[in-house]
Amino acid sequence: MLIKHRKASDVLGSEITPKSVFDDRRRFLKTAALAGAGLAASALPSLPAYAARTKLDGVVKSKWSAESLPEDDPINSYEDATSYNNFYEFGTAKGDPKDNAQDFKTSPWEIMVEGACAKPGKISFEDLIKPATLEERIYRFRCVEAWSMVIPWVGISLGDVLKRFEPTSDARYVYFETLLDPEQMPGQRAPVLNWPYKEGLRIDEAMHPLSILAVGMYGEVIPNQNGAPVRLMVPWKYGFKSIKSIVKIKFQKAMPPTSWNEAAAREYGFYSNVNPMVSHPRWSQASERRIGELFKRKTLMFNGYEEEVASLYEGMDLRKWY
Ligand SMILES: Nc1nc2c(c(=O)[nH]1)N[C@H]1C(S)=C(S)[C@@H](COP(=O)(O)O)O[C@H]1N2
Ligand SMILES: [Mo]
Repeated sequence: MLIKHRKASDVLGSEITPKSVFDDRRRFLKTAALAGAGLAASALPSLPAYAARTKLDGVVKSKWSAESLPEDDPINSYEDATSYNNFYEFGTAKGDPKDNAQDFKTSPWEIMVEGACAKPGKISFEDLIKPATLEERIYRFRCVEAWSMVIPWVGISLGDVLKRFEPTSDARYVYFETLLDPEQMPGQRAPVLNWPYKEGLRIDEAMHPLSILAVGMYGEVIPNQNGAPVRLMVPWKYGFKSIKSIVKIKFQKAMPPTSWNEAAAREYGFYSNVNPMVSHPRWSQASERRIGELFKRKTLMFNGYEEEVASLYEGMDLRKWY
């Protein structure tokens, strides 16, 4: 299913399937399946059965909920947000995660928290969300491939969670890691990236009120293809920073390695702040296609969160620290 000898860095960007073409392909598959219904069962393509949708209780509106949403930023449909994904553990095509992640086992789930902190340990998913308030956060989300969506996440403050482990003064960065399980994650059977998927934030970025751990979307439990049961959501950075299905968090002094930086350092830096002025070596970042829209939009500095986050990077040359 995966092409072994192609580097991941060649895949991102070169395989930008326009949403219309993608929709046509899915529609074709559905029609083909329906047409096939009259034929012998053996002739039917086996379309996967998708996991049931589960509502989340006790979700409160946050400062970033619907009331604060600019009129020109309508929420994308559930269908778009859950069928056009990047989750290479389940394949590199946009429809692969939805098709291949349905049986992914997300319970029980534990996250190991270690490194420069006074109270390292394991935390189960239930304990992670227990004392926290589940908040709706409607964020713009922009992929490095220059498409974007607006998604109503349900999450908890990452900073609040991290503080429970009492990070020390050596905790200058936070490292995150996705589950490594080739049995369940067919994409990990090929060396597309250095598995497991790795990401990192500077401690002040991790503690910023916009940074959340997302456990849901559209008021429901987060679908497997979107990173169940818990993924990062850092809305002022390119999408790949928002690592999915997290099993390890580590506080450390040194800047952590990240999967995309390891795959192509010149193309994907550690910071990866959305910046229309700094092009990707193979394409411009000045504009983006909002999924579901015909015309491109101008990309906003820090994805529109400049007022909130610009001070984190004061005095830094953002061309150097891309
Ligand atoms: N573990 C893991 N996390 C990941 C990825 C991945 O392949 N594996 N893809 C990243 C990229 S490139 C993007 S754009 C977003 C996509 O999130 P979405 O599918 O919920 O839109 O997830 C990010 N997190
Ligand atoms: Mo991405």
